[in-house]
Amino acid sequence: MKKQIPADARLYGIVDMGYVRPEDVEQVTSALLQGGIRILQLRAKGVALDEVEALARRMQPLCRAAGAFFVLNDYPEMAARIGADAVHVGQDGGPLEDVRAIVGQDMLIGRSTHSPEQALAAVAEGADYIGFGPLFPTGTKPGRPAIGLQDIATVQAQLGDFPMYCIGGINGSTLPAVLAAGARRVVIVSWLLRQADVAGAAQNVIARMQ
Ligand code: TZP
Repeated sequence: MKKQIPADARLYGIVDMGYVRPEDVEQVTSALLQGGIRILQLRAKGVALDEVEALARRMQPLCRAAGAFFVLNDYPEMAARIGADAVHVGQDGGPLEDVRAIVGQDMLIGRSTHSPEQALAAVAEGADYIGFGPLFPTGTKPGRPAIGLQDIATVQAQLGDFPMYCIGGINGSTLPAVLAAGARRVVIVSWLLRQADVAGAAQNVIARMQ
């Protein structure tokens, strides 16, 4: 049966191989989990597929042991092969019914969205959660225009309790404005990964979101 993303999984972490050395994957994964993150993605743009799978197979048991969802970015076939909890696809990831046909009924599907229209379309298409952003310009997704904070509250109101993760340029300083704009859940990538105390920083963000 398909699992639900818990209401208290407010902070979504990403082990992004643009910021993490391959040899540090276990350490960074463990720190994020220790900080209380319960939904964690592997994002490995430009990495050879066999290496992505090897990284995923190293992260996944740590997530499982912590009771956290393991999400694979981009590769539905691989997600199905390794039994990930979720696969995340971009706007260029094709129709979600095609993704669903690959991953089966039980896996969660996340979709990146960059406008209110895309957000509503992704939900109508069968996404189990969405990313919404980038709110601010971010080096993690260079060239992608920022969409600002003004639509968060309206879209979240339209979606009710549906899990909508605001993303892009969120850090300790921008978080208050993001929450004040109506965000209930956030993804933080580079800022968390750059902290000296990754677990402590994650814990602090989660506490600020209660
Ligand atoms: N999708 C929209 S913005 C983004 C992705 C993957 C990157 C967010 O990264 P950061 O470092 O938290 O700005």
